Amino acid sequence: MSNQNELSEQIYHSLYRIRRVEEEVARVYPTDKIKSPVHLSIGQEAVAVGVCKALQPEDVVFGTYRSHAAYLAKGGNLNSMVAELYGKATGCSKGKGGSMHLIDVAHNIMGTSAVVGTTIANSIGYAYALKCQRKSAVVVSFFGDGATDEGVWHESMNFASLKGLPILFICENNRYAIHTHQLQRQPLDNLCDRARAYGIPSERIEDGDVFTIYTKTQEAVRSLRTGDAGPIFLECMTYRLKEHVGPGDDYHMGYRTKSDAEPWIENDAVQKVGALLPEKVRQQIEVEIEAEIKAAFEFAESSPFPELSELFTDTYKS
Ligand SMILES: Cc1ncc(C[n+]2csc(CCOP(=O)(O)OP(=O)(O)O)c2C)c(N)n1
Ligand SMILES: [Mg+2]
Repeated sequence: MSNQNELSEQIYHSLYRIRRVEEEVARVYPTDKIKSPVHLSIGQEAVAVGVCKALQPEDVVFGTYRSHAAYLAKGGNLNSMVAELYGKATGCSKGKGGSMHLIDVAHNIMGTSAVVGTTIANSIGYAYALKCQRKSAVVVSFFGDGATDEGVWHESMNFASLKGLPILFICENNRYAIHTHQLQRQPLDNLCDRARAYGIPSERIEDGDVFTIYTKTQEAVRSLRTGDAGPIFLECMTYRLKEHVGPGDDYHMGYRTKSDAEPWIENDAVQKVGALLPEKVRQQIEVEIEAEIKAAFEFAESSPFPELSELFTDTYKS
């Protein structure tokens, strides 16, 4: 098999798996078995998949509350993720964190957070430690366009650039912070210039193409590993097809229209990459994934809730 065919299969596997997990989350959600708010990435999968495909297992990722895709694309355990959404003791945060607090240290997924921008500072600290230890691993910090309005983003960009940290900033620019368009929040439509103001090489990927995102990440990571470059900023344009939080559509709310979404629906990565594969290969991948997802939801359903005695463990007080 050619390398390109193999790559397409692997990328389709990851894209289809994430899409179907989230569709299943959306299907189950109204039953109230899922105990946490869910910020779905349906429509945005190509970013996490393209980026994580270019990483090595020792590379480290930090995400946001919308990080099912990054968690799964980086190799996070599916059973533990679904159990976490169900609030079960077998979840990756022992059922206490929910969808917004995913972690899988064994796969170097160092955490996601409900508070916008917080993991950016965490990722800077991790990258600083890697640099001090002269490790070849790199850190990827995922965040949305809204996070670039936070003070912590600016401080983090400044510090990372000053120290030449081995970190790749991935901005998933879906244009909205909840219901507010980027241009209602920012005078300029250019996040790359914001990063350049801190001396960080920056590039925007306009069309959301998963292979372009993969290739650009590969190039970035290659130069970050040498220890001479860093940090690097990639702005990946994308589109959230579901409501900000929850399983539904929200075109009726008036802050955006279905026609805004149409170019992205036509350009859907899951469909596009699926169409590159021979029918039989595609079906085989899909059958395998459907079985895996069914088993993960069964695992979550049959897992116990945390014991009452767990209520005050893993909590912090000053
Ligand atoms: C510090 C902080 N301020 C505000 C909020 C409320 N909030 C939750 S999501 C969000 C929008 C963030 O948008 P963006 O970073 O673009 O991410 P997206 O939801 O589009 O993936 C806001 C303002 C929060 N969680 N944390
Ligand atoms: Mg956004």
